[in-house]
Amino acid sequence: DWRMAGHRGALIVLEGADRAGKSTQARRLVEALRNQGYQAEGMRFPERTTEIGRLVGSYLEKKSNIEDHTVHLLFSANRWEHVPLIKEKLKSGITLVVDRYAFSGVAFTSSKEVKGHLSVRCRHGGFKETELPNFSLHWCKQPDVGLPKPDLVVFLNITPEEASKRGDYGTERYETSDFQKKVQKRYAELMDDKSLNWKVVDAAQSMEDVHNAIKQLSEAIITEARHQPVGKLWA
Ligand code: Z5A
Ligand code: MG
Repeated sequence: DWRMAGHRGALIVLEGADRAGKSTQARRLVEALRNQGYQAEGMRFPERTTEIGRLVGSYLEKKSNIEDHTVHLLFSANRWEHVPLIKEKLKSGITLVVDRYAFSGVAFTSSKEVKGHLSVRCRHGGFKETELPNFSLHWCKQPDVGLPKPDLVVFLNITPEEASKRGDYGTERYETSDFQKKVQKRYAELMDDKSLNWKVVDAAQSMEDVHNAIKQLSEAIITEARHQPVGKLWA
C-alpha cells in the first residue's frame, strides 16, 4: 500500500487559543487517519512527563516560580529533547499530530510584560527610569530555530467570547482573558510568516465540521510531504 511504502510521515501541528479545541481535534485526527490506513501518532507540548516537562508542569500549576526567560528556554528544551524521536517517527512513515509547538512558546512568552525598570543616563547627566522592553518575537523565536519544520500548521481560530462559552478559564498560569487577548495578537503576527504553511480553520464550528476541515488539509499534506525532506523551522 502506498501509505506505508517507505515514505516519510508528515509533521502536523495544531495551534490556537485556550479552549479552541486543539487536544480534542488532535485525538480525533489521529483516530481518523489510522482508520484510513495511515500510520499516525499524537504528541503534545508541553510534554510534562520528562524531567524538564515536570519543571514546566509545576510552573504552569503555579507550584513553582521560574524566571521568565528561563521558563521560555525550558519549554523550548522540552521540544528539543523530543527531536530525535520526532525525526525517527517521521522517517519510519508515521505522521505526527502535535498539540502545540514552538508557536505557543513564542505567542505566550512574547505576551509577557517584563517587570522592572531600567536606569538610563541622560544626555545632560543624571538618570531617568524607562520601562524595560517586552520580549520581542525575535528573541522568543531563537531557541526554537532549527526544530523540525511542520509541513502544516492548523490555527484553530476562535474569539475569546466563543471560547468562554466552553467553560471558565482554569486556574493555571496564563488562563486569564486579558493575557489570552495578547496571545491572539502574537499568533496573528506569527501567521504573517509565509514561509510556513499556516491554515486557519474556524474553530467555532461544530466538532464534526472542524474535524472534517482538518482531516482534509492533513490528507493533502501527507501526500505532498512524503517526497520532501523535513525542513528546519525559522532557519
Ligand atoms: N505554553 C507556553 O507557554 N509555552 C510553550 O512553549 C507551550 C505551551 C508549548 C498549557 O498548555 C499552557 O502552556 C498553555 C500554553 C503554555 N497555557 N495556556 N493557557 P495545554 O496545552 O496543556 O493547555 P490545555 O489545558 O490543554 O488547554 P487548551 O490547550 O487551551 O485547550 P484545547 O486543547 O484547545 O481545547 P480542548 O481541551 O480540546 O477543548 C476545550 C473544551 O471545549 C472541551 O470541553 C471540549 O469538549 C470543548 N470543545 C472542543 N471543541 C468544541 C467545539 N467545536 N464546539 C464546542 N465545544 C468544543
Ligand atoms: Mg489542550
